[in-house]
Amino acid sequence: MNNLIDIANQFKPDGAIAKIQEFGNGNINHTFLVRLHDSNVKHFILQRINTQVFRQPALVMQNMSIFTNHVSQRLHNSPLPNGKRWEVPQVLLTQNSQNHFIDTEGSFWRVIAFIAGAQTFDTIQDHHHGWEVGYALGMFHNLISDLPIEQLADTLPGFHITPSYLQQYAEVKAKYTLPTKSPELDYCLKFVSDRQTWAHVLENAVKQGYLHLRPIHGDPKINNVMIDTTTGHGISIIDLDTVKPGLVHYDIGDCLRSSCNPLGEETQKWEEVRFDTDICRSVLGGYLSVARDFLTESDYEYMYDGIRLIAFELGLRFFSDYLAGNVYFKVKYPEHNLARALVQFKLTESIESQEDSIRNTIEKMR
Ligand code: GN1
Ligand code: MG
Repeated sequence: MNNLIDIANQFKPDGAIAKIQEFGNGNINHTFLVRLHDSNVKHFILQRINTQVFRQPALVMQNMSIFTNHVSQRLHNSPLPNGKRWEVPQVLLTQNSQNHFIDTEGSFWRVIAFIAGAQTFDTIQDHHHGWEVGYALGMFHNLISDLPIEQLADTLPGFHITPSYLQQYAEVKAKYTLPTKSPELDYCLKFVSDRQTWAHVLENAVKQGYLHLRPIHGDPKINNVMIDTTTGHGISIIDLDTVKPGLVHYDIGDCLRSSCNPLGEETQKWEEVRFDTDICRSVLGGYLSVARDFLTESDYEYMYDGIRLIAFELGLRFFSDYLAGNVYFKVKYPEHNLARALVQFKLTESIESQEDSIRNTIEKMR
């Protein structure tokens, strides 16, 4: 990698660079926090895009700029009631007015303004927090509900199409020797095999015309939702790499699978993982407070499936990557993706065992 300070300096910082440190816990890109001396703006975010995953990073940047322009315009024309805060992550340009910089090794870098006075959490702190996380996703969807999907490129074909992950899983199983037998491995193999047919549920609903593609975030997990440190309100959703056409169900499912797991997705205590339906109620309450206008009857019908499916799908993605030798998600140790898969499968199991209660909650709140 080229010198980080040289790279950061390409983006015209307002002051001298004081420090650059690794930041956040993304599974795909490399993220750094850059601190500045003698500047009004104290920090910015520098990221190296994983181009093995995002094969056309320039299109990711194009989607981001279409998204930010649209939302900024919407907020300019109709500001949120009572001056409520909403932040749109801003891309900062290089000295040559480009939205990215390619270093001598071919790495793709970009810079995003730091959103001050706000923080993210890996788990839900209380019901108020749960409500605000849901509100933030609802506001995010609301602000892009009138952005035509034709304007957004498909930057990650197959993303959240569960049947295509099943196909990759079959290919991986055929290509690699399975690790030594263990109860955990058997559990995962059986877990996936028992859900092969059901996993087509959302894609079938699209084919049958019940659900339609819309602009989505793609990765609205709890720690991408920014909470104002003073007011406690949800004020932004960051990490816009996967903004593209999709189903709002993927987003609702991802937000809920990450929020309603009080042990968090990196826990080692996978056997204790459960889906908390009280948190689910709070998050959905916040979501629906700003999302009712653009949801259809069918959207509600498939909401439960979306929650179950995204937990299952993420488990499947982690498990396949474990079998393939950890080529997609960053890992800290060789069985990391297996541990993550177990967490998501346990969570799916807990969602399945509470199906009636979750469906009732959705029914009552719609
Ligand atoms: C990845 O890198 P990060 O943490 O923003 C992944 C998401 C997963 C998430 C699980 C492009 O996101 O789909 O839900 O890990 N992003 C991509 O934590 O695959
Ligand atoms: Mg992400």
